[in-house]
Amino acid sequence: MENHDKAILAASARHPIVPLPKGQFYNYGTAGFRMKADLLEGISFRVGLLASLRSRKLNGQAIGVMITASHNPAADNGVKIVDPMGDMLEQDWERYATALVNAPSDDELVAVYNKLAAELKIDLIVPAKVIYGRDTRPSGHTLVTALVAGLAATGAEHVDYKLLTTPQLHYLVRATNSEGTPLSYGKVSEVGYYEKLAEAFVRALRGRRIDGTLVVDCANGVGGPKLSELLKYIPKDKVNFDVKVVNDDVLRPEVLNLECGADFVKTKQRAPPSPKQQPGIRCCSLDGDADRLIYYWIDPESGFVMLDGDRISSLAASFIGDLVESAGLKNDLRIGVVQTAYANGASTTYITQHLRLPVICTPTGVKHLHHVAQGFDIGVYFEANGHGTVLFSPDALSAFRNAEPQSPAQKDALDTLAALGDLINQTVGDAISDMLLVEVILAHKNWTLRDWAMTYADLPNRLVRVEVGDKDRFRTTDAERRLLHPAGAQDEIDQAVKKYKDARAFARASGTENACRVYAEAATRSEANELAERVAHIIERYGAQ
Ligand code: 16G
Ligand code: MG
Repeated sequence: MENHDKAILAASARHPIVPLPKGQFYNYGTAGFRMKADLLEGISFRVGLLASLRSRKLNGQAIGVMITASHNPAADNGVKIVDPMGDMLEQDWERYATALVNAPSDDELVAVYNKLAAELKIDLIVPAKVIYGRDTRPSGHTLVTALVAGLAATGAEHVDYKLLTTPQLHYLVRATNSEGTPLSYGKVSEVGYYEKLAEAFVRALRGRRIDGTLVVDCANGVGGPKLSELLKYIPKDKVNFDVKVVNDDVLRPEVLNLECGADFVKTKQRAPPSPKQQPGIRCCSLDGDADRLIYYWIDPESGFVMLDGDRISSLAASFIGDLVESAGLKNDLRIGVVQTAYANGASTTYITQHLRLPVICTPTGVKHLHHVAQGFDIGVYFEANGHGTVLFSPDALSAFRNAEPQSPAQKDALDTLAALGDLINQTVGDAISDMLLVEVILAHKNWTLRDWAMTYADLPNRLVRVEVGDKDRFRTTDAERRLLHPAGAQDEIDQAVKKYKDARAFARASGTENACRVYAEAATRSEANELAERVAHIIERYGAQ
């Protein structure tokens, strides 16, 4: 049996783990390992070991590692593993990642590594392949060096794709593993990604005009240069796509996600202060690794108006639902929408009652939504924060290509659906691909952002972060909409909610920081605020116990 012990010991000494205070552990959470970058070098090394094991377990299929901290400040970073089809790491393996990373010494690290290999029946002679990329954070270099040391120590083949958006890495992992098969996902290169999107964009537009200028705020992250690159592949003679890329300074690390980007816009509910936008201009923001998207404009009368993930979800569901009907496939394909508890209640009502589509609520975190969306032929999933995509089953994709159209209108609908199958990233939420999708839909419907916003009125809502001693004491059920523990807390929340009209509230432990989050919505802004404050007090009280 191949033995990596010596190589791991030697390399681990060069990329040590930073010990945490007694009783604390590193945890592979919803965003992988994410924290201050100076704690991550040893973690990145160990993630390299795990990625090798995972690839070997899956007979040498390529595994991805993305180095990014998304919308977090520039001083943070993160390491996250991507499975062969481009989806998130299988849940059981999060535990193995956590076990490897928390091994207290180099010797114990080797012991955990070998124990995992034995328990999971992994043959260490099987070839392993890992591909990786990083966002624009300066700490990415050190973390890549540590990752490569882990891959080299375990004899894994590895490919450095350098700067990438997170969804580009997911694309490349799937493209690598499907290369040369009937299910090939596209060329295995960054250029292949641009070519695929640009071609599908033109095809999906079917000659329709895109109105006006689109201003894209790139959070001063990796999405800026990548979007500019993509735009070169969109033929000017075929499509009039007038895009102004702003906040794309990737040379000054300190400006990353600073007062700009999708997370800023969504949480502050205002446009980035710089550059100042003219009223009426169509704008959108990506986050630091370009997997979230939020649209907005400054209205001359009502001021800032935002179109978030719920809006993108209902827009996509309505457009695709209509196309499926026009294509004559309504009885053949099941369409569904997946949301989390954070989805505005008005969006849920619109989708179920107006679009007449089923909605399923899952816990927060893309992996949960993605998994449930896979259960439909067409699964539309978005978090309110702007992360999401539309998944098409193999049956749906083959129906788009092979159904016999009975009329020119049916053929047109089938062709548009087939183009969407290529335009929409099937591996993970992709802000750049989602942005092209929104532009296609608005062009087809001949809609402005205001037309889009008029489809329904959001319920006023408020999100509050509550500091608690130990957030893990707060355990939820019913897709995080109800608290199971601490006993009594949910009853008090129920009592508070009853006092308001059209109200809803829930509290859950964050998956990314030691705090609880409280969400409340109600018929008016002041009621939503008041309810959120009340529930926050309840959580504070239970949190202090
Ligand atoms: C992570 C999740 C995101 C979720 C957020 C919630 C992924 C790739 N990312 O960033 O989907 O909305 O966590 O954070 O799954 P919270 O648990 O701190 O509220
Ligand atoms: Mg992100």
